[in-house]
Parts: sequence; structure tokens; C-alpha cells
Amino acid sequence: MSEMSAMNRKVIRSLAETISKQVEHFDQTEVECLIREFNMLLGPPSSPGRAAQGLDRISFRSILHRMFDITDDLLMDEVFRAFDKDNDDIVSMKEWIEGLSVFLRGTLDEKMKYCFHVYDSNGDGFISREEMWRWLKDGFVRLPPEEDPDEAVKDLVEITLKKMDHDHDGKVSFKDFEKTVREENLYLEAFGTCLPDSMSIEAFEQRVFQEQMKQ
Ligand SMILES: [Ca+2]
Ligand SMILES: [Ca+2]
Repeated sequence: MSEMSAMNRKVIRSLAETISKQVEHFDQTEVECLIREFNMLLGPPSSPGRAAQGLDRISFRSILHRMFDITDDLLMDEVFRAFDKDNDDIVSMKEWIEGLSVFLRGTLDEKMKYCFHVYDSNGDGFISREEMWRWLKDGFVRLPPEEDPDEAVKDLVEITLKKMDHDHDGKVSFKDFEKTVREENLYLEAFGTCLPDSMSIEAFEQRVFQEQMKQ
């Protein structure tokens, strides 16, 4: 048993060494903590000798909900897509750590790229009226019944477009998005929460980095 865990430690250390060179913002010790945490999230293999490869949509969703209080179901699929860089429907260990580097310590540039990617659901490089409609409508579900939600969302789409569409082509390119967010950071998550708040970031770092390092 102790021989086994010594081997595990070696494997984790060498994995952490590799990943910490490829992913921004975490040192090797922190990556080791994230690997251990990831293995805990995966849980024991479903059949002996066959370890799970990563997080599927369902476990990803519940983990993000629990750890970072990100609950928007519509957006969650897009957050999953942003994490799942190789598009194999599984968030691997490296993809998880890459995603967390933006979540926990991302620069404004990294966060802008991530958020834009999330909101541009068909990946054509623009946030279109239709995409805006979809995200903004989600926030209108609790409108009083005498208000026409479709009219209200339509107005909001036009107001937002007016604010963000600097080159006036009727859609928001990354350049438009970047310019708007640099002027007013509030627009980073204009179409819905897809980043954790500072309290859940602090709680995560405390739990995963500081407590594990004490052991
Ligand atoms: Ca993947
Ligand atoms: Ca698009």
C-alpha cells in the first residue's frame, strides 16, 4: 500500500512538472494539488484497471455549480465547450487545469477570450443578435406578467448592440467586445455569469492549495 502511494506521488509529481510548463499562472506544487483534487472529483474507477478519463457534462455541471456557484443551465453547456478544448465531450485533467487557470487567476485578456468564446455559441467569431437574444432572454424569466418579455428582450438586444457594435455590422466581433470591455469591465459578463465570483475563488484556493500544502 505504501509502495503504491509512493508510486502515485511520483507519477503526480512528474505530471505536475509537465502541466505546469504548459499552463499559465500555477506553479508545480499548485498543479500537484489540482491533480489530486481532480482525481478526487473523478472518484474511483467504474471498473478495476480502467480509470475515468475526465469529467463528463453532468459531473462538470454539478462540480461548477457546487464549487463556483455557476448555475445558468443554458450557459453551462457553453462553459463546458470552452473547457473541452479538443471537443471529445470529456474535460480531461489538463483541460480542467487550463480552465481553472482562467477561472482563478486569468488576466483580463484571458477572461475576455474565454467569455467571448462562451457567448459565441456557434463559434463563427461573432456574437450575433440571435445569440444575444438567447442569453439575454434567459435573464427575463421573472418579468411581471403584464410586461411582454419578447419586447423587453428585443429592446435590450438593440441597446446592447448599440453599445458594443463599434464597426456597425450588426454583430459583435471579438474586437468590438474587447473595446467595450476595456472601456467598461462590467461588460465582460454582459450576457450571463460564466466566471466564478471572488468569494468562491478564495474558498477554492484556500481549500485546494493551502490546506493540501499543510499535509
Ligand atoms: Ca476534452
Ligand atoms: Ca456566433
